[in-house]
Amino acid sequence: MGIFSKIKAAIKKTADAISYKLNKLFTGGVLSDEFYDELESILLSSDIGAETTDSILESLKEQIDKKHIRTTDEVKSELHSIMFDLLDFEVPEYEYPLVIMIAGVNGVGKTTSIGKLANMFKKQGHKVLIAAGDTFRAAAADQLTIWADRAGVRIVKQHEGADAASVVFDAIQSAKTKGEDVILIDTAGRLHNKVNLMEELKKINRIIDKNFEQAMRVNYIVLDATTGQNAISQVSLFNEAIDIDGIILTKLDGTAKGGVVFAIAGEEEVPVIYVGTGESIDDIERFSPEIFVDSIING
Ligand SMILES: Nc1nc2c(ncn2[C@@H]2O[C@H](COP(=O)(O)OP(=O)(O)O)[C@@H](O)[C@H]2O)c(=O)[nH]1
Ligand SMILES: [Mg+2]
Repeated sequence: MGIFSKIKAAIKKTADAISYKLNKLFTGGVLSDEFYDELESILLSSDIGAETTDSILESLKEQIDKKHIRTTDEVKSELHSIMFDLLDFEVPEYEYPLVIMIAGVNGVGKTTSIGKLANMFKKQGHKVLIAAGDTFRAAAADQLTIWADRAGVRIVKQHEGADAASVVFDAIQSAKTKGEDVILIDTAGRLHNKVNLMEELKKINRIIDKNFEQAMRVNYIVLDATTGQNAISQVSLFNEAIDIDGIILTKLDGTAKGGVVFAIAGEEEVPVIYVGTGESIDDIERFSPEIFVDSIING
């Protein structure tokens, strides 16, 4: 499957749920109050969220007034551009050495995404090192080792219960010695409590800042698309502890709740960078606002 069809396939459930209803609405003709009510309920039912739905509708009405739009065709292209603008963030290009820390709650797909990213960077010609920063669960480092082997990259790990920041410290020293230019850091999704988890993430951040000043730093949060609106509060929680630069949205292939991307963009102003399109090592794609919005509006 080509890149575009793979993303499109992953968005299909979400797109089908929205685009069919939208297109039915847009063939209606008149821009009545019922039109806006129906549009509102379509957006709300697609996990776009109340706040972002309101702001989309407001911008749409504004443009319709300003441009004297009368036909539903023009409304459709106006909606397209509003939804696109919402997702169209300025994302800085990677610079190397690059350190990516992957955070997120349990089971969202952090470890799997690290395996996929390791494979992706390696294919691009980079030397990758994985740091097993989830020291909370015994099986975490073993699972990560399997991914490191699949991707054919090195992993730095310690025993269960070790200090995650010390694993990261080791990884940085090791990468400097062996010449890896990409470090991917796995982290725990759960500790004894939330405060501990956030403190641990902050500590890992400080260790990187102190010991790898010349590296570009990126923090991604992994979100499970099937959780819908819950994903928004996860972004807000993690963003309080560490600066979140972007989102890896996993399991998009299994859900019609992909509309949550708009809610996150609208409420948290964090861009989606990658989407997970399945469970295999190649099942990760760079997020494309064009393809996403186009699929949702045009099907
Ligand atoms: N369908 C699908 N499953 C995924 C994706 N990413 C991860 N998973 C599955 O989600 C489960 C949890 O993943 P894991 O990486 O262990 O999550 P972690 O606890 O955040 O490290 C595993 O069964 C993965 O195969 C994805 O993009 N699509
Ligand atoms: Mg994990």
